[in-house]
Amino acid sequence: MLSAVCVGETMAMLTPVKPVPLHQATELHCGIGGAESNVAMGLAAMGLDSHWVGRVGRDGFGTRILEELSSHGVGISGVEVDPGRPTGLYVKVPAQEADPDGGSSVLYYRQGSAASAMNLGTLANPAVERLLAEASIIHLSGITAALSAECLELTEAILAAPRHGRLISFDVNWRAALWAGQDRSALRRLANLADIVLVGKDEAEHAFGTTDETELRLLMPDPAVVVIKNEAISAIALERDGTRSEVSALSVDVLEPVGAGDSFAAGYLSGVLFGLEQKASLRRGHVAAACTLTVHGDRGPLPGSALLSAILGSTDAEWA
Ligand code: KDG
Repeated sequence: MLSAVCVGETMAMLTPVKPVPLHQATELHCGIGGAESNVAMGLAAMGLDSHWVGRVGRDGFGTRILEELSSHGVGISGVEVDPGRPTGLYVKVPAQEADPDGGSSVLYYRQGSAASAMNLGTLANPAVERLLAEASIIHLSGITAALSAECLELTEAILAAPRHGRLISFDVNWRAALWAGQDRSALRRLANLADIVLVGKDEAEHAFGTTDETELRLLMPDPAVVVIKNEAISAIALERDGTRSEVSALSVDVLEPVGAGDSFAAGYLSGVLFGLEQKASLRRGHVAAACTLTVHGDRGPLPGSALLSAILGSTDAEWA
């Protein structure tokens, strides 16, 4: 069975129950949020044996994360529980009705979190070692690299390890608040160690200083494929041999964009793992992203692989 291991931080996520500014909120909804575990849940929905590797605190938020990931079919045997540090927390305040263009705002409380203390020792954990050795794909993101010097070292070590047939994907996932004051050139180095890089056009400007696809491919010559997501317009896969595949995005009424990139990653990567061509994999990415764009929350109910294939199989030829 194809298997995926997604490594990163998952946090407790608090969001006002009523669409009011945070200082007026009297009730907060508690959920979980984490780019890599979103991908893990997406890949589980697509039928993969999917696992999350991370670290949580020995607290109620940590337990909540483990329970929720398990309930979505994600393996947690490689998760460490840190008795001395808390689970990270993030607060998401959805866009206010009075300010429809404002977008949702996010506050992080993750400095010194359990996950930020992950380090090379994580790789010596026998459960993690086994999961990584058996994975068909390992998924990482630039978020983890920005959490701490130890997390950067861990990310780099996983990316630099011999492949033995595995694929490693790296989603740049630019987070300005995490990179402030840090050397962002690490992102280019990490990206060049990956087999598949996913990056939003908007993120590329911040992370690599350009949105031009030729320049981006010159900056990232090593990955087999670089996928550039151009928001509501299209996604473009640039392969190392020069092949360029572009697929238009679906036109949907966006309720909230947070997490759509993770759903895209799950859809696209599942296509790659199932041996589909780039265009078919990009289509799967768009459909999965649309499922999250049209709900409040970091992930929509994703269609299973069989449903995706049934929907997309018939339109392969027509969908440019
Ligand atoms: O992609 C969605 C993530 O942004 C969210 O779940 C929280 O991981 C998160 C982060 O670091 O922003």
